[in-house]
Amino acid sequence: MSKNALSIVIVSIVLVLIFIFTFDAKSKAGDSSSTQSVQNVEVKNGVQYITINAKGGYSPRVSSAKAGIPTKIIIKTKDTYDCSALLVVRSAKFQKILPQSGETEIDLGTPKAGEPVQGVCGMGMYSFVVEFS
Ligand SMILES: [Cu+2]
Repeated sequence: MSKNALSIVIVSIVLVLIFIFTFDAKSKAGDSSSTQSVQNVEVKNGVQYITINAKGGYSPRVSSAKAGIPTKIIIKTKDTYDCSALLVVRSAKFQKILPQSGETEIDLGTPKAGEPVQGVCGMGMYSFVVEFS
């Protein structure tokens, strides 16, 4: 009787361990895919640059960056003829028609944690957001 109960306990512990390991592996796989979306952020000479492509919308649509560092957004256009070339970033007081092809810098100053910066196209149908933490 008690031997039986003991084996049930052991089996259930093993099952829980297998479950935890599987779950852990899955969450690690999720982490690596989320770092891929962070690859558009790099720090050069103490300035953080976030690169966003504008053409038929903005990509990536969500970027994650660090707060507390001087930060600039680089908007890249390449044969951009749609309305994503008319960009408004309110918090940076930025409103411009981007060149059809080129790079445009937007100075965000030093962003604070928990204050995301949003960019919107001229007609408000395309947008991107940069989250700071
Ligand atoms: Cu638009």
